[in-house]
Amino acid sequence: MNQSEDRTNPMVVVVMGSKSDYSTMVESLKVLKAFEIPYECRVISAHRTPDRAHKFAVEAESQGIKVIIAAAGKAAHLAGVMASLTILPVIGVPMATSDLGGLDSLLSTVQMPGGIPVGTTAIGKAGAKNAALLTVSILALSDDRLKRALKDYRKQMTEEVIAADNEIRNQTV
Ligand code: RP5
Repeated sequence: MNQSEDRTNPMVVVVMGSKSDYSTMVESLKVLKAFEIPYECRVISAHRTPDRAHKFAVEAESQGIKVIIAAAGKAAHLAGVMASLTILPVIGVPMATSDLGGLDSLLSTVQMPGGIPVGTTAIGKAGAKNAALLTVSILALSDDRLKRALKDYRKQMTEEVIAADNEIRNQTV
């Protein structure tokens, strides 16, 4: 069992407002797994299960959790509610929506009044991926293994772009 599969002591919790968010938020889980960060994935709704949302956020710090990633769509209050109840860093991921394309989720998540911050990423899968990478950056501040892993990840990404450039630059159609 690698560290990321240790569900007994999660350092990061990915909370989503609905099971329907899972197919997007799996992008966060993939990153956390790749960096061997112990995580847990939960469905907790600020609207449909407000008591559970409150309990979870209030207890998160004492459970050893370091970062909360909160994904929600439409009138997306989840990240803000979490942030109002804990001093842990909360990263909000706005879900794409069928009615307004995720602009509703984005504004609901990002437009926090001063005093209670939610670090908000892009709408949808890119945001889910980046929420986990931002989490890695936060944890890497006090973890040399993660620092090295994150630098390697960036290096590999650079090499992939250079390889793509070499492949494409002299192509003609
Ligand atoms: C939010 O409402 C969820 O985060 C989800 O993105 C959105 C729609 O939920 P479902 O109606 O698909 O359960 O609370």
